Amino acid sequence: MSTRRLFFGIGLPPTIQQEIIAWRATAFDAEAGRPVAAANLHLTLAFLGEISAVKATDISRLAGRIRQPPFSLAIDDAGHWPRPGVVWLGPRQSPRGLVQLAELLRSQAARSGCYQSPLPFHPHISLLRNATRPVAMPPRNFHWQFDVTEFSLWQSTFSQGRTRYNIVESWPLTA
Ligand code: 3AM
Repeated sequence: MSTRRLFFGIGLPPTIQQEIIAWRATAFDAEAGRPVAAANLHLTLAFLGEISAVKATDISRLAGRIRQPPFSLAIDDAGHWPRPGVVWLGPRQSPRGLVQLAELLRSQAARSGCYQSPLPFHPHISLLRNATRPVAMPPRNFHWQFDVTEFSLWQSTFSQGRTRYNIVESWPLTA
């Protein structure tokens, strides 16, 4: 049976995506880590793993029933997790709407049989990978802000040595 590697996430508005990659190029040394491709920048809400088409359909149906208003997301924090080797951007304070959405998707995923990590949800946009050595972190003097008006199901594929994330389906957040 064929499976796909899927997760729920939030993409970035194109202008902010471009601003972040321009800032990243100046903010970190080349050896700090491997930059995540611009098109792959996202904030993960719930990781589903390798799942069958039947399970994906089931989970998509549940996601389509979510009724939540849009919320504003500020990107004003950064950090380094040496063990997974990730340098990330995220909000200093998580908006309630973001936490609610992630918790709902995670509980739906768990009920559909997708293992969910017991670690608390820490919203982040992975910027650099393979960053396992100490990283000189830039000052947190940035502030990007945007309205999150939809969330998406993403597929992760690996070919020719590259990981690509593609949006499979999106659902609007409506007041
Ligand atoms: O880029 P981030 O870190 O937000 O870390 C993986 C990535 O998110 C995460 O899912 C996103 C797409 O691959 N991920 C991968 N394996 C995972 C796992 N076993 C995982 N998250 C939780 N558990």
